[in-house]
Amino acid sequence: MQALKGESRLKREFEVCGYQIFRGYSEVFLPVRNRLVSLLKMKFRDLPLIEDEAAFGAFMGNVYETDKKSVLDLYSVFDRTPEMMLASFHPRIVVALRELGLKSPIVSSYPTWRLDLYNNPQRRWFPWHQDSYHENFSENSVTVWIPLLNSGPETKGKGLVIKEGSHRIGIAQTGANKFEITDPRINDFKEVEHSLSFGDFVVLNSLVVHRSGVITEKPGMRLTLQFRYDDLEEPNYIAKGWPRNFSIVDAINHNRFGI
Ligand SMILES: O=C(O)CCC(=O)C(=O)O
Ligand SMILES: [Fe+2]
Repeated sequence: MQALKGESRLKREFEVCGYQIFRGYSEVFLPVRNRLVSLLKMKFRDLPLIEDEAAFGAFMGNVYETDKKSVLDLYSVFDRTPEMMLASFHPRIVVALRELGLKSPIVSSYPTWRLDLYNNPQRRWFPWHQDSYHENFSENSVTVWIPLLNSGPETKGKGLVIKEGSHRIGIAQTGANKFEITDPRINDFKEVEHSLSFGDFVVLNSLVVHRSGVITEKPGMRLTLQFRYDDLEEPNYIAKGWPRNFSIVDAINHNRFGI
């Protein structure tokens, strides 16, 4: 009975705020983080320990300036590792998604990751947007945002900034690039930037408005995963013609590293 009560509280909060935070999942994400470190070590000798966040951030900032191509190569390879795939359907993640109302989760685009650094160009940062831009097949589609290092306003790597409750406005008006929100209604919603440790993650309703926390200070670095899901059993998804292939829109012209 106790568990059922807890589940419905999480779902209620999710419905009100448009997002929910889960904590204590490092066992799920440790294999992914270890794989990333081993790939980085294969590519870049003298890689500092990931636990030494300042040295690691400074090192990756330097790599970004001197060897962007290698970082880009790594982007696609890491996406396709077994650890990424396994984490995206780890039983504990599926349980969390079910608690929020996704009956039969399916990955709606490939699991992927971001490396954000203090010396990235301005256009690298995502402005206020809704993830329904990428896809919106089932009404209850979500994005899971996972920091592989501690993140939040008090860290140099910053975090994810969310307009709490903004999913209730539905699809927001956007500007010329169809991604950046220009809708003045979003001004009515409180801006929150939560502190998340490694092992925590946030599930976002695909309509909740959010943006990148901009990193300004050396050696700030944010290392995150993004998993996106639809629900095969959601009635509107079926009405849209499932099973059928849908195309996924990558934000900002596949220009994932701002070069
Ligand atoms: O991590 C970020 O800076 C923003 C990521 C984001 O909003 C997304 O991938 O949809
Ligand atoms: Fe997003």
